[in-house]
Amino acid sequence: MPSKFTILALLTIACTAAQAATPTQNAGARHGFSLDGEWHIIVDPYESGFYDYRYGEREDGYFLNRKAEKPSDLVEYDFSASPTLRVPGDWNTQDEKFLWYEGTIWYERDFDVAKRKGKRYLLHFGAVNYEANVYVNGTKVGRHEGGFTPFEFDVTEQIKDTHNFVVVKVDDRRERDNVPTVNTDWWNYGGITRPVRLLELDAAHVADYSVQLAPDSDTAVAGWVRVAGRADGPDRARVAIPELGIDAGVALDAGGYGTFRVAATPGLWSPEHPKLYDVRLRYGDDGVTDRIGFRRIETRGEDILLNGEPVYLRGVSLHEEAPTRPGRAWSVEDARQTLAWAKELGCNFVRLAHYPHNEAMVRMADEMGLMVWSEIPVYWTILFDDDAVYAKAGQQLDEMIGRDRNRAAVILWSVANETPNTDARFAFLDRLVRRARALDASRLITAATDTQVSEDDLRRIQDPLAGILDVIGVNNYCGWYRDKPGDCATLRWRSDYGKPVIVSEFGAGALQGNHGPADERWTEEYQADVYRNNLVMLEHMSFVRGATPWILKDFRSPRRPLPGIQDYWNRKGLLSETGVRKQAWYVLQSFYKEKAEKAAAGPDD
Ligand code: GCB
Repeated sequence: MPSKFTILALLTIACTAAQAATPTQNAGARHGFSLDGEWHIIVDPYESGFYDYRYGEREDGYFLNRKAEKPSDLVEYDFSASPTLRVPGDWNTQDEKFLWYEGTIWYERDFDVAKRKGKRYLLHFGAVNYEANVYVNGTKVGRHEGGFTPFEFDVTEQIKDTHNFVVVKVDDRRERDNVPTVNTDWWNYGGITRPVRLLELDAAHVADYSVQLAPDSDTAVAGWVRVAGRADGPDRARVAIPELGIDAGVALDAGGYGTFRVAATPGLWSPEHPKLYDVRLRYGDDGVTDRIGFRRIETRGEDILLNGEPVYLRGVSLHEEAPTRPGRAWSVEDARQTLAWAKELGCNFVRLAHYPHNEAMVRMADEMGLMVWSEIPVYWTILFDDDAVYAKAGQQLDEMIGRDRNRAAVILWSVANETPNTDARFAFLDRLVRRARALDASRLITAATDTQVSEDDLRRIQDPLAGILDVIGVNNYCGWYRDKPGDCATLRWRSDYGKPVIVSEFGAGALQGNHGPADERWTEEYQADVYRNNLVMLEHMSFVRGATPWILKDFRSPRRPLPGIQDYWNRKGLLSETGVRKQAWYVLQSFYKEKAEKAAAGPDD
């Protein structure tokens, strides 16, 4: 029999779940207040602030933010006297004692806000890894799972003018039925890893929108607007693109949703010409401005066409690690530095592995002219036969697409990486692929596969998943996990799918500064040799239209303990963890330079 408290708790969760709608589009540009900065924290490995000694949920948990008021009071915690951590930021790299910590940390901060009548207040998180339980002034406002996508809760009813406090219970324990699951090859950075804002919006406001080149014409811009809280307000929103002379009304239905299509001939976005337009969306007195590029991405046989022209994707894979300091990246500066490296390498494309990276990164790619592959952490051995796991993956897919649907840079949604070839996996990914297409028909769907059939020195791409993708990603570590580097140049590949293939991973580990003969593992020479031979291999794969070698920079991983070499870093970077170039960098750079020169010179025949 559930206790009174359980029933209350269930009611609260049911109510708050309803508030957790799709997060506000372009939250960073909305009116509001940043809650970034120092937050008080309590480390709570036993979750004592959440469960009582009978392991029941506490009604007086740490979320009440209490303090002993008189000498006789018993309160065994005190946020205001506790240490602080920076938000945004992972906890692992802010204090040595948290490097390996996985579990619960409670975050707390105070804030004042001169509450204005008629406004809605939305508490928006860029991302929290992995589970967030959020409380405002002692009331639970919601819960979110998934470490790399935004979420928000309406806190209008909970906040007052002064002495507000928000408490977030962050738990980054790895679980078998999470997405990702327990085993990955990256660091499980915990914490409030991306910016937090309190948005202050009109009760009726532009909540979400999509603005793109029309699906069937280069001389029209089309999309939709969703207004929240329309009620009996005006039945029109407006979309304006001043540089194109557009200022059009958008008829809204009773739910606040409306589509539009207007004649326009925008200059098309491409890596060589990353043209973005100011786009203004308005409803009543509320408005938001975005910077949006227009381009078309499609496939024709084995070709990828950008704006109708075949394109070769000169890419590199990236983890979301900060370029010049340890830990998770999150800022505009992090994005600029990382993508400047990719540009210097000769890239026109990046694979943001293996989870959605922060929004600054995708926006910077828009500005700098880099096409993007964006991925959800359906990685390796998640539980494909569990419906609850599908729901988690589906939610992350929705949130990724929801956040970045207006970014011209994003050309590929990836639904998975190196998943085992089983029926359950196929059924799961088939559902995800269909879901992605239903959400966004304007982009290509991909996944990184690693199931191939070997016949002597022939390798055949064979994976039922490849049959339902637009572009096939192939991960293959020729010269590292299998074969000798010299074998790669003579290895031949076959694909019967008649679709474009991207070699989404190849590479080798090298400790920067470690030199020796080319057949000695971990030397820069070995890594460079693997690159030289794989690049020859790539040129023999007639159906390959791009590559994202693994990886731009060394990154932290608990799977990599070899002392003196790895020390818990995956050493497959072309750059060391501090950004020093290894020999392989120059090998790839000259390959890309040649590719770019050839592309600029036009087709051979
Ligand atoms: C892979 C994975 C990637 C790993 C990489 C490696 O195939 O997709 O996440 O980090 O190999 O270094 O082994």
